[in-house]
Amino acid sequence: MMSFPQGFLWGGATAANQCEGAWDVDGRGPAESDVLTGGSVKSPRLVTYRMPDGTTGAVPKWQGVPEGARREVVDGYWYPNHDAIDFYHHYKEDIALFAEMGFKQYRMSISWSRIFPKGIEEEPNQAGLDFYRNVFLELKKYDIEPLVTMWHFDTPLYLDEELGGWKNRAILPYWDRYVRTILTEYKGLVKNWLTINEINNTIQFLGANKPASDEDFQRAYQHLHHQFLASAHAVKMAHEISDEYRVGCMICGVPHYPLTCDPADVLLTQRQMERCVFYCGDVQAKGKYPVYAQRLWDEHDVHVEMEPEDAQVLAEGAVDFYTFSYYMTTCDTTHEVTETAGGNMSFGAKNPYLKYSDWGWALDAMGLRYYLEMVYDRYEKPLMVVENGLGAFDTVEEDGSIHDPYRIDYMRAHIEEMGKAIDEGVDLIGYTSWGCIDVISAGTGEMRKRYGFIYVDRDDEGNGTFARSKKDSFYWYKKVIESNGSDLA
Ligand code: P53
Repeated sequence: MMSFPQGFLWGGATAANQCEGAWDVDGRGPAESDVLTGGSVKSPRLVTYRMPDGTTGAVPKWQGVPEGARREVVDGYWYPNHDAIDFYHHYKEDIALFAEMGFKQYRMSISWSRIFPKGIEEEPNQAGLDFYRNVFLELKKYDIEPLVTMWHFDTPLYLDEELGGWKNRAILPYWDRYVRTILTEYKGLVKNWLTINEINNTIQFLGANKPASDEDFQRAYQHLHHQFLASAHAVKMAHEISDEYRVGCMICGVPHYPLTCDPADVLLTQRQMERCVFYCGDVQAKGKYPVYAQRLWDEHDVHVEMEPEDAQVLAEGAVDFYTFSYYMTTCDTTHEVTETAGGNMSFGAKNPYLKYSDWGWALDAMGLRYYLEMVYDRYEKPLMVVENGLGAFDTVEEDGSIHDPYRIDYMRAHIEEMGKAIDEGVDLIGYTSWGCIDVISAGTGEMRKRYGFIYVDRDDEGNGTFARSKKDSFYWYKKVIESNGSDLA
């Protein structure tokens, strides 16, 4: 049945802030992810801060710190990203395990504050540059192609505090310097890049935790405009620096379904798709704002500040390929909602036809095919699924083995649907499952929400040896890759 093309890029994905640890080692500066505490599905991650009078506090990530506060690492809180799984000191061992599974591609990110600790320095931090060079050389040993995300939830904290991060257009020259540095430094070692991870989260989750004001929308759309420019700059620089470079966008792919066949629900769903998913992908893949953008702005009296040259910049910065994460789908309705999806970072009405994960995410393999066919038709650019997987509790048996049939079932179903989309003519060129080795959860900051084929001995209290071991899914995925997706048993 299976139809994966020769050279299909099988692999796995991680992000620097969730796996490296070594947060203050070899000159790295703190990033926004370093002031986030651990949480759970019931208690949100907090941002810690210090007030001018020296008092400290913590608020849920989505709430925002009080006026005058500076985000800071504060005594007495647990910061899971500080050590993460210590990939920084284990990368050789981890890459050897990826190679054993047969990975063709490894998606990773560069921590901006390892290269420019505050974000504003004139010269890069050599130790940071060396670390990624060593990682790329290690991958090369095994013929694993890196797929490198330039920004994955980790702006240098200093830039974020001083400038207000992406809200301020003044971030762009610092971004450009960072991007030019890595594109120049790793020429010949990397071919494929992604600009901004899950860029649409800024608008997709707006209002999910607390009602959003027009000012919130204004800030979100302005922030996105700056990220669109940043992404376009990166595409342009990459093409100037090397003929080998290809650059993609990265969208959080959550398809919306109408909860009922009431036409009002269908229209609402279309509009939610535009705001939450298509808005960003359209700008990045087509190089211009879509027609419905004006309506989205008008709904909240938003006026995006743009310079006259921006349209040209976006046009010249359209991406070469489109990538996305895929975990779940959601439902929209104009009717009263009796049951919501509820889990962390999920939203909308509960779908009665689907099962939900322990973290409240809808399990929907068919939705992946739906999404693939929809976006391929929309953009006609090569696609990659660069995150997908099941966050689950794993149990280590007495003999050390870890049986995770739930994870295998999840992945089998999703890979089957990818095969069907390819049969339909979709140009899907790669798949990197999320957290191929257990990492810190972005949403909850937990270690026990595990996605990996490789188990890491570390818990939510900071206990554990960081020892790596293979789950049943490790052997299964190895077979999938060996057979190029034809043996999913
Ligand atoms: P965690 C929300 C919804 C979908 C994907 O998520 C999301 C988020 C943000 O939490 O993030 C992506 O770790 C993200 C990864 C993240 C992964 O999905 O909350 O790109 O950094 O780890 C899984 O289970």
